This record gives sequence, C-alpha cells and structure tokens, in this order.
Amino acid sequence: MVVLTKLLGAVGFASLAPLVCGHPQYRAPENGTLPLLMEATIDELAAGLEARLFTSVDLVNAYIGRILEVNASLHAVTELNPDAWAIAAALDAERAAGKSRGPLHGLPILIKNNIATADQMNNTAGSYALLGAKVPRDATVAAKLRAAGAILLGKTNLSQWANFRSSNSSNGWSAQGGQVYGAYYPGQDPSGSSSGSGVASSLALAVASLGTETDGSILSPSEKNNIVGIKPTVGLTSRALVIPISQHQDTVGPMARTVKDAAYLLQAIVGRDPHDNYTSAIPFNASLPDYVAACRLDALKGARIGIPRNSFISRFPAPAPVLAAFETAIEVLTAAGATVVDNTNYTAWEQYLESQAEGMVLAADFPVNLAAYLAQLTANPHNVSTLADVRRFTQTFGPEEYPSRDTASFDQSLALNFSNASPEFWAYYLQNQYLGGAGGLLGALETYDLDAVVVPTGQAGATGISAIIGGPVVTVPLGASPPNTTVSTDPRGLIATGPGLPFGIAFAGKLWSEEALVGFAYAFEQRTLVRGKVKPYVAPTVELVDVMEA
Ligand SMILES: *[C@@H]1O[C@H](CO)[C@@H](O)[C@H](O)[C@H]1NC(C)=O
Ligand SMILES: *[C@@H]1O[C@H](CO)[C@@H](O)[C@H](O)[C@H]1NC(C)=O
Ligand SMILES: *[C@@H]1O[C@H](CO)[C@@H](O)[C@H](O)[C@H]1NC(C)=O
Ligand SMILES: *[C@@H]1O[C@H](CO)[C@@H](O)[C@H](O)[C@H]1NC(C)=O
Ligand SMILES: *[C@@H]1O[C@H](CO)[C@@H](O)[C@H](O)[C@H]1NC(C)=O
Ligand SMILES: *[C@@H]1O[C@H](CO)[C@@H](O)[C@H](O)[C@H]1NC(C)=O
Ligand SMILES: *[C@@H]1O[C@H](CO)[C@@H](O)[C@H](O)[C@H]1NC(C)=O
Ligand SMILES: *[C@@H]1O[C@H](CO)[C@@H](O)[C@H](O)[C@H]1NC(C)=O
Ligand SMILES: *[C@@H]1O[C@H](CO)[C@@H](O)[C@H](O)[C@H]1NC(C)=O
Ligand SMILES: *[C@@H]1O[C@H](CO)[C@@H](O)[C@H](O)[C@H]1NC(C)=O
Ligand SMILES: CC(=O)N[C@H]1CO[C@H](CO)[C@@H](O)[C@@H]1O
Repeated sequence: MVVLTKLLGAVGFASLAPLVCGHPQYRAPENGTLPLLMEATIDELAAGLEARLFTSVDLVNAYIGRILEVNASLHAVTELNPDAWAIAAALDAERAAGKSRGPLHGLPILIKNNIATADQMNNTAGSYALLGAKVPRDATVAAKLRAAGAILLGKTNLSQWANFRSSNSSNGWSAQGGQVYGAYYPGQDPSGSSSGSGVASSLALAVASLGTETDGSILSPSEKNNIVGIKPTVGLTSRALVIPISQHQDTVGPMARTVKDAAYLLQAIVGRDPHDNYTSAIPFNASLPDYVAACRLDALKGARIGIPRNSFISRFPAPAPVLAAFETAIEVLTAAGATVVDNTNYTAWEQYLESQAEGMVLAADFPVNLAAYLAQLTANPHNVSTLADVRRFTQTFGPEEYPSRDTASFDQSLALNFSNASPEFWAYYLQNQYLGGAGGLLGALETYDLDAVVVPTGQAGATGISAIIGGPVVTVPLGASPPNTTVSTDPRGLIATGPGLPFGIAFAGKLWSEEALVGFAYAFEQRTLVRGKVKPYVAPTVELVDVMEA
C-alpha cells in the first residue's frame, strides 16, 4: 500500500483518494474473494462490480498501479487519462443508482495511441509532430466504448506511424513513447505496430485494449504477447479519427486475454458510422451478430476448416516447434467435431510473394488519408497538413532520431507519381483482390467449401492474404518456443527469437465472418487454454486488494 501510494502520487492519486473511501456501497475487501487481475475475465469483473466487491475507482487505481510498476521497463503505456478517476466515480454512481450500461460498465480499457479522443489525452501515432494536436470529437470507436461504459484509461505505445515511417526502425518504437518491450524475455521484440496494446492486455495493465491493423498490426503483437486478437473486416469498425495508413486496409479491433473478452469489446465498437463510409458495406441490417453469444464450446462441430499448407511450408516455413504445435492443434479441431481439409493451398501464393501491389496501395493511400485526418484537427501546434510537412518535421526534430530512424516509407509515398484515384492504383488494387481472393483465401474457401482456414499466426499467409482483401482474422495462443531455442536479435538488439516466446494460431474467413471465426477461436481456446501455461518473465504485482482500504 505504501509503495503504491508513492507510485500513484505521481499521477494524482492523493487528491482522488477520498473517492475511494467515500463510496456508499463500499465493503471491506477480503483477499481470496477478489479476482486476480492477470486471470480476471470481463464476466468476473462485471460480476464483482455488480456484487459491490470493488468499485470502478478501485479498478482504475489497481490498473494504474500495475502500469506504473512495469512502464519504466516495458514502456507499454504512453499516457494516462487524467479524467479516469472522475469517469470511474461517475460510473460507480450510475451503478449505485441502479443503472448499468452493460458488460463493459466501469471497466478500464487502454487504446492505441493512434485512436483520438477529444479529452486531455494526445493522439500522436508516436510522433512529436502531433503532440498537443486536438480533434473535434472522439474517434467513433472510442465514443462507442465510452457509451458502453468503458473507462478509457490511457494510450498505448506503438510502432511509430503504425510502422509506416522507416525501413530502419524497430517494432514498438516511437519517438514520443520510446521502445516497447515484450514481457516474455528480457528485451523481447513486442512485435507491432499495436505493441503497447499487446503488452498491456497480456500483463493486465487494463481489462483489455484496442489496436489497429493494416497488415499484421493486431495479429502479430497479439501472438507475440500471448493474447487473443480480433482483426475485423475493414468497415466493420469505424476508422473515423484514427490516424490512418490506408482506407483500403486499416481496421480497429480488440486485443484481450480471452476470446470472449475480445468479443465483448468487438460488440461494443462495431457498426455503421456516417464518418466512415466503408462501414456502409456492413451487410447486417436490423441486428448485428452477437459475437459474445458466438462463444460456444460446440462452435467447431460440423465446421469445415482448411489448411493452406503451401502458405507456411513452401518458401518461408514456420519454425519446427510451431509446426509441431500446429499438428496438435489440428487434432484438437478434429476432436471438437470439425472436418479438417488439408492442403487447401493458395493457387497464386508464389505470385503473392513476388507482388508489389500491397506496398503500392498503402503508399498511394497514405498521403491522401493522412492529409484528410490532419485536415480535421482543431489544434495543430506544428502546422502539419500534408505528409510532406510531417516528413520535414520528422527529419529536422532531434528526438525523432532521424536519420538513424529514416523516413523510407514517407519517401516512397511521396515519390509515387500517381494517386489512389488514378488508373495505376486500380491495377494494383485489383491485383490484391485477385491474390487474396480467387488466387488466395477466398478461392480456397470456395473450392473446398470451407468455413475458415487455420494457419500459424506468424506467417505472411495469416496476416497478408487477409489484409489485402480486408478480411477478418482471429488469433489465439498456441504455444511458446522451447527452452533450447537459439537467442537472436534484430538489428537494434531486440530479442527476435529465444526461449519461451509465445506463438499463436489464426482462423481466417470470408469478409464479415467474425461471428463464425470467434466461435471457432473460442472452441479451440477452451480446449487448449494455452495462455495460462506460457509465463512472462516479469509481471506487475498490484492487485485490487492492494488499493482497497482495509
Ligand atoms: C491475495 O491472494 C493471492 C492469491 O492467493 C496472493 O497471491 C496475494 O499475495 C494475496 N495478496 C495479499 C495482499 O494478501
Ligand atoms: C512510462 O515510463 C516512462 C519512462 O520511465 C516515464 O517517463 C513515463 O512517465 C511513464 N508513463 C506513464 C504513463 O506511466
Ligand atoms: C499531451 O501533450 C501535452 C503536450 O506535451 C502535455 O502537456 C499533456 O500533459 C499531454 N496529455 C496527457 C494526458 O498526458
Ligand atoms: C467516402 O469518404 C471519403 C472520405 O470521407 C470520401 O473522400 C469519399 O468520396 C467517400 N466515398 C463515397 C462513395 O461516398
Ligand atoms: C440490407 O439492406 C440493404 C439495403 O437496404 C439490402 O440491399 C440488403 O439485402 C439487406 N441485407 C440483409 C442481410 O437483409
Ligand atoms: C500444398 O502445399 C504443400 C506444401 O507446399 C505441398 O506439400 C502439397 O503437395 C500441396 N498440395 C496441393 C494439393 O497442391
Ligand atoms: C502553416 O503551413 C501553411 C503551408 O502548409 C502555411 O501557408 C501557413 O502560413 C502556416 N501557418 C503557420 C501558422 O505557420
Ligand atoms: C540503421 O540504423 C542503425 C542504428 O542507428 C545503423 O547502425 C545502421 O547503419 C542503419 N542502417 C541503414 C541502412 O541506414
Ligand atoms: C509514372 O511513372 C511510370 C514509370 O516512370 C510511367 O510509366 C507512368 O506513366 C507514370 N504515371 C503517371 C500518372 O505519370
Ligand atoms: C531442441 O531440442 C529438440 C528436442 O530435443 C531438438 O529436436 C532440437 O533440435 C533442439 N533445438 C536446438 C536449436 O538445439
Ligand atoms: C508520455 C510518456 O510516458 N512517455 C515516455 C515513454 O517512454 C519513454 C522512454 O522510452 C519516456 O522517455 C517517455 O517520457
């Protein structure tokens, strides 16, 4: 308690302490009846709040205690929301008055530092160019979380510009936020770009988090941090006031410790939004699917699941321990009642590996989409309105670490001689639709009459093939590298391979098939429960009992 008060003093705990003591419904905590935060699910936390075992203010205090315990070593969280306590107290009061907004009522959630909020928090994509900038309203997904009763606890660090700045940077590094590390090996590459969201959900620095993905940025850090990630169909979740890379590929999704927790967050953020016209493609009219109800133990029964083996064997084979765990996973799927169809290969896989089309689409979208985001700012301290402005700032502002961290992605975008409205663009875009479509995932689903495919998450076939067609993917923990794994580092010294590093399995399907994918992922997760068997080398210790007055 003493240690914690000292830690929290830095962020204003003292001034808010009366809220903790003054709650009318407050009951003295008994350790043993309180959920442990590393294990606690949304169902358990919601039940605890409803039973008045603890309050949302207690949860805010506990999670902030945990953030401060590991932040100096892992740098997962860039900013805390100074309003979090007041919001928690208001939600506690609502609950005390008999009102519940639903399962997320009063639960602290962290969001990636490219999802804007119209409050005291910054939204920078990790760049000093946007520090102090203001937006006219919350990003739609943030507004939806608030409406569902979630407490936006803070912003998570990320690969700067969602990894669309440099060819010589590192996963999880941003100028503003520093280098994020994973918790499964000292110096672990946390993957990216939703690095901080991955670490934060894994270590229960909040109930769960939101990430964003253009190609792999939810799935990969979810895999490497031993959690579940849902990468939704492009258009299922609004990107309004989310710092973009590409309108064709960007999507916002949940990163959580369990499939059901991720489903709760997904449910809260999906839906049409007049500020993002891609959401008008959502094919569900009267009612959206119930992604939480989709979490059924029997969901795999009768499902046809394909294995596009050439995508993780032929050119870039998955590591042997991953392949071994994957074979065991196939047995689990079969035992759960699925029909597993092997060698549902992607016919244009080799062509996909050679293709430059995705890079061209992203490079052409970025300047246009970034300028559209910047044009909405209501305060813009560094007066950046174009990618050229951002590049100039980045190359001249010392803490941006240029030229050691270069601006190759910016340079490539600015060097293109066509826009995302030119005929050249459509040729690349259509090539992607073929490579991921008839020549890739959609072709395999059709040819073999499949409900989904499974692949090791760490392979290009898991993220890229779905990224280029805007398709959904769900990743679930599958295992960890064995103790004798050789330790290797990336050029900046991050641990890329080593003992105990988590890996996952990904379920991918056709557009808008999240309901089925969530079900498959849940049925697999519940039969394997891998997450709890893979242990981080470091984890925060603050629990609810530590922040509640005896
Ligand atoms: C509360 O109980 C948990 C699990 O039994 C234990 O790990 C933890 O140390 C306890 N905390 C306190 C403050 O007693
Ligand atoms: C995170 O850690 C850094 C480095 O120790 C520190 O400067 C920063 O204030 C911390 N941020 C939060 C939100 O705790
Ligand atoms: C946002 O950035 C400004 C400028 O650096 C800073 O003064 C402010 O404290 C930041 N907001 C939060 C919530 O950290
Ligand atoms: C969709 O929205 C974008 C940006 O708001 C706009 O440029 C585009 O014209 C819109 N497209 C349609 C079909 O409305
Ligand atoms: C939803 O509405 C649109 C237009 O109103 C219609 O074209 C479409 O068929 C409907 N979809 C479903 C699943 O009912
Ligand atoms: C699918 O790919 C695997 C791995 O490259 C290969 O062994 C197998 O023969 C292929 N099967 C078909 C039907 O193409
Ligand atoms: C901001 O930049 C624009 C050019 O992009 C320039 O015309 C304008 O004068 C600048 N405003 C300020 C306040 O520096
Ligand atoms: C990348 O950055 C590192 C560290 O600053 C530097 O040693 C290396 O030369 C750079 N590589 C390139 C290709 O610029
Ligand atoms: C862009 O450059 C390529 C190769 O230099 C050329 O073939 C193409 O016509 C140019 N496109 C436009 C729109 O200028
Ligand atoms: C690790 O041990 C396994 C099982 O004994 C063995 O097959 C594998 O080759 C070893 N790997 C390394 C890198 O030594
Ligand atoms: C806003 C914030 O907390 N930023 C910190 C993130 O971590 C770096 C170190 O990597 C610190 O320098 C920042 O102050």
